[in-house]
Amino acid sequence: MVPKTHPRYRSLLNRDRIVEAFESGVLAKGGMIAHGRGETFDYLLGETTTPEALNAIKVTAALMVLSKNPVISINGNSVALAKDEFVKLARELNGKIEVNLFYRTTEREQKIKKLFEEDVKSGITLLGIDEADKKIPGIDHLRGKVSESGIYTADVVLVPLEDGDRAEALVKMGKTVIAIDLNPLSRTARKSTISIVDELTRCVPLITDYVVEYKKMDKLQLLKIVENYKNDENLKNTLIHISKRLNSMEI
Ligand code: PTJ
Repeated sequence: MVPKTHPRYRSLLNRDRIVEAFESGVLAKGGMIAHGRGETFDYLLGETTTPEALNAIKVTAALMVLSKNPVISINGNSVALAKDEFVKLARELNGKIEVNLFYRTTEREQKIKKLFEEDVKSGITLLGIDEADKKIPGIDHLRGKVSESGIYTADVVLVPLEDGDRAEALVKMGKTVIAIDLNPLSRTARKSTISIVDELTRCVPLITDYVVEYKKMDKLQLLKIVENYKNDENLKNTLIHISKRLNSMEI
């Protein structure tokens, strides 16, 4: 147990969650490596939500409120770190969460399903497991399996820790793809419609707060928030943010 007074409490807590999820079979082996890579980029960002990330978060919230069928895609890492935060966000929308694993095994799917048992009883629709009989065109069989009422027909898909291939294939299907990825250079970040370069336990509660606020706004106001956003520009500004920060650092 990490003491709350430890200067790196938050980061160590996340590590504990990742290790625990690995030991219980929810997290893929590769999920540990992915987490380490994320930590490195978070150091470079200053472990904070940058103005560029906040910009993407606001656009995300507006798009999710405007959406007819928004779906939150989750995998091992997102369940390990922020399951309850994703459930809160889904409750403010249409309640749809879809399990979509890169390293898909029935065993991992069933373990994740069990973790959501209580949430499903209280109104969350957990998709992507038993009824995933549709396929993302161009993605090999198991990684491309999706639910008809979920990702397959979604207009907006939120994908934390996605791989670039699948993000690109979803964009090709005409969907608005929102990635959460600490690496601004990843294919996922570059291929998605909106990329939130932020740590997911930091940014998901912020998305939910803005969704709550934006649900009170009318469509025209929401369209104004979305209209001038350019993902490539926002990613370039993120890189500028990192380089300025590194250049001004004193060791
Ligand atoms: O659970 P599965 O089977 O779907 O597998 C999931 C992993 C993560 C193993 C799989 O999607 C994968 O291999 O991902 P990548 O290609 O390693 O990409 C993960 C990306 O997420 C990297 O660019 C990391 O910087 C980023 N990342 C890691 N932890 C976080 C993160 N981004 C936001 N918040 C984090 N906590």
